[in-house]
Amino acid sequence: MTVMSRLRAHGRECADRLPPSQPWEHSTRPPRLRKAITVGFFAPTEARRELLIASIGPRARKKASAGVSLEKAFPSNVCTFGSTLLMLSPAQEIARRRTFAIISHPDAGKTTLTEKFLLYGNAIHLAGAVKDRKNQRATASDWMELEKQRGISISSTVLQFDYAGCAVNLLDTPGHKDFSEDTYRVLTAVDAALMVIDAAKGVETQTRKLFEVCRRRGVPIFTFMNKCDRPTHNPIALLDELENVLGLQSSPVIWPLGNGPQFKGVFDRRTRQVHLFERVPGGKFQAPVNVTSLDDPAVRDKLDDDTYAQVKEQLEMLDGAGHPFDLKAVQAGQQTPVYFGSAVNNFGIQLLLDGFLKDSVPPAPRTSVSVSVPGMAQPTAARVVPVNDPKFSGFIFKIQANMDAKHRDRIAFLRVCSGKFDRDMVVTHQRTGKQVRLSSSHKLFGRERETVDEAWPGDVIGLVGHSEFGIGDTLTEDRSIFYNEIPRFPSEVFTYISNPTSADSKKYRAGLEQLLQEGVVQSFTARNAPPGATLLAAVGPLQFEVVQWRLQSEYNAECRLTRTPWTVLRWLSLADGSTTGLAKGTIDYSKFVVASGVSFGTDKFEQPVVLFPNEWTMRYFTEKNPDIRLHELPLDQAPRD
Ligand SMILES: Nc1nc2c(ncn2[C@@H]2O[C@H](COP(=O)(O)OP(=O)(O)OP(=O)(O)O)[C@@H](O)[C@H]2O)c(=O)[nH]1
Ligand SMILES: [Mg+2]
Repeated sequence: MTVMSRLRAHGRECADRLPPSQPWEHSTRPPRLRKAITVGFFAPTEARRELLIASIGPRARKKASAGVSLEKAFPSNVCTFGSTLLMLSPAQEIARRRTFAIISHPDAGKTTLTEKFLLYGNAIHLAGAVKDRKNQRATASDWMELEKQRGISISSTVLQFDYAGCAVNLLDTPGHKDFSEDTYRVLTAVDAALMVIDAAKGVETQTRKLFEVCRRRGVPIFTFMNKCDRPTHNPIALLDELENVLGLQSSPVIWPLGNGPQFKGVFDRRTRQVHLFERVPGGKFQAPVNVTSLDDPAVRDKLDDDTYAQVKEQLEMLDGAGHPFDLKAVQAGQQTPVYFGSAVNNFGIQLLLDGFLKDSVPPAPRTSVSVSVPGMAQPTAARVVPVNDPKFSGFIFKIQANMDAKHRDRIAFLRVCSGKFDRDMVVTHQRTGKQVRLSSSHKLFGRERETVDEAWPGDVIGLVGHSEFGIGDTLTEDRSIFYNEIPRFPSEVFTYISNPTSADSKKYRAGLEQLLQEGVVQSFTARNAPPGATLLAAVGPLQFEVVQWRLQSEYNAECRLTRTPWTVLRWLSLADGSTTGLAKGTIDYSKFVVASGVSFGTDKFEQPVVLFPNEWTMRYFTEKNPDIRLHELPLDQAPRD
């Protein structure tokens, strides 16, 4: 096969991912490329969806051989497929984006799978492991020191790479319930989810909760049954569990050949081929694969008689009684394609990555809500904002500081929802109504980042240098757009935090302020708090440990945590919903009938709150003070100046 025919074949494969008819929007080549290369592009008509030209000139070839990534050397609407360059229209750029989160109960193997996706997506050459073992590199997504020490994910991570014509935005999320706020926020920024299940454990609690959020959002969910190298549940029983516990119709795409030490490969039900694997030490490299048919004597040799007979029987059952694969239902979130494998051993990863990118969805539109924003006479519009809306818009779903020890700055993670992002563009920060220039924008890969000049809907970009940005904020060129995507959760654990040494009080205050902005925890002012103590609230106690650890390691500041007696916090209002009298203290709190241990305070916007030791004292308060209403979340969700 000649180079040209290989390129053409590859181009056609990529073209299959793109929408059938897209007008050619770049009629001239960018001047930087004019002499250097001949640019490949897709024919504008539906009838001729083929790659027209595919060759590169001397300059680009020189760069490529010097090891310079062509994507780095040229604008992002020129993307590379091997050594082929393609110039894409905006619609094609959007269509090739895949933005998804990996979700599950703790320890199912999300970070391990993420690392293997990077390996198979050619984004890294050697895979790391989640535990900080001697002589073993760490994973790209668990980059925080505390994550490496504990072998768990604490914070979500964004990893962007180009693979097989797709621009992938992959978000690894923490599974632990205490960090679930971060995971829920990430789910607002993605268009699909990959649910990882430990095949020895089945559907666990946290997976169930995360699945519910995905179902409510209607995003497609793909399922990976991991750890097949260990003794697992019967795969048919695992499918039953998806249907019975989650109420989710499943259609297995990849089926395991045995489990535990007997796990020798998988059967691809689409091609009816067997993929036999070889183990690779430590799973650092891609596992060699031997593709054949189920009747091949090599397969019979590898499997013992029982396993072989079982697999045959299971496959017959699936063919007869299983749900046929229905792409429409998958993309509507009504059916989940199921894959089996072992992330740690690199078994079934390529099949999963390719299948997922092929069947998953391009960026979905987000909905703008109607609220009053500063500087505008009219409220914003309640409408669906199409991804191809010409005006740029996006929202911030995460903030993280000190990702890079050298810079010690803070990154706001923005999901682009419509239009095109251009570095240096001026947009409105809707919460304040101020104009901001976005000049420091980054593409993210774990803790690493590089400047990005352009981004399209579906992309996650990191914005540096704007202390005014908060989680949930909308940035837009169109002032009628306001996104209200970020969910809020009632806090369940409380602690006082204070600084025991006055010497580092400045660092302590700066660090705490930063962590509060990240939304790791929330702060309140409690009446009768010990001097110098701030009340912190969180979804789970591990978040307090993270605060303590990060204050120490990132700000070199000591802190002391002191237990509080409360388990429930509620915002207060009068029956008509007003809070002014309560906030300004014109209403006499001593008139309230309260059980012992109940205390009052305010949130950071000076809205009144009440703290209860338990549910019983809260019920007592409700009965005895019928004029007062209690709210799980703050009443004022509208933008504030
Ligand atoms: N036997 C086996 N172990 C695996 C496999 N995949 C992951 N593990 C192990 O399972 C443990 C948890 O893996 P992680 O990738 O950290 O799991 P996670 O889902 O990211 O965990 P959290 O982020 O803390 O929720 C690690 O010790 C992995 O080495 C697998 O396919 N087989
Ligand atoms: Mg993890």
